[in-house]
Amino acid sequence: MLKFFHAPWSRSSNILWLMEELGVPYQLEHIDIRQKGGVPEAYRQVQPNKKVPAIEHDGVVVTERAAISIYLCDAFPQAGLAPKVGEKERAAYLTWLVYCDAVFDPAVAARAQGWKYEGSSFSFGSFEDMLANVERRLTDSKFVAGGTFTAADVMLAGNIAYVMGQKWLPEKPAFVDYLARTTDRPAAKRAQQKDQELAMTVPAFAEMFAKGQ
Ligand SMILES: N[C@@H](CCC(=O)N[C@@H](CS)C(=O)NCC(=O)O)C(=O)O
Repeated sequence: MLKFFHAPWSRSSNILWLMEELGVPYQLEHIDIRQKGGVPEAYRQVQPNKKVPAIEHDGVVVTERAAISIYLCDAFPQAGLAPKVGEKERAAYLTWLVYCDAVFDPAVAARAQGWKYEGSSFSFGSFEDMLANVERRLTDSKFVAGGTFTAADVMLAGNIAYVMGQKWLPEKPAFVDYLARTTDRPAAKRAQQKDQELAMTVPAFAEMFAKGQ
């Protein structure tokens, strides 16, 4: 039994895409992170910081997107979304999967918040270094771990699509081309559709749309 704790249009949406790529049955548990009063305390028993995503698989809980991705791809190897232990491409796969949350996400968030800081002051370094690294990689490599689509692409493409849409990341040709070759997949489209439908049930979004925002 695979349970997926999710909120639409959030960081958890990357894991929804991954779920669809895996092609295994799962039960989606909607956590309304935008509800008045915040996420209920009871959810802390699943995710100590009350954040989505989280999964529960055969009685064990996994949190953090990178860990969830690694866990699920190893638990369901038939999906072919991760190089196996001992395969050379596994190094780049793990590096980029973790980079998405450890470097890309906080560097973009710091930029979006207008922070001014020295790259050496934070583990994620400067926005400019991150940008150059990602651009170089996506120029040199078809997919981020090499020649094959992996769960690291789900994370990176999901992140790039969202932050480029918010104008927090420049529309570099390398990013636009990468999104074209990663997001045009049936699983990505199914995930988008499901997320959209779920988002339409969230009172905070209904209010936002009613105000025309
Ligand atoms: N490091 C976490 C971050 C997850 C995260 O930031 N989730 C946000 C949604 S975008 C959340 O659940 N926010 C709800 C809250 O903080 O109350 C991961 O990658 O899994």
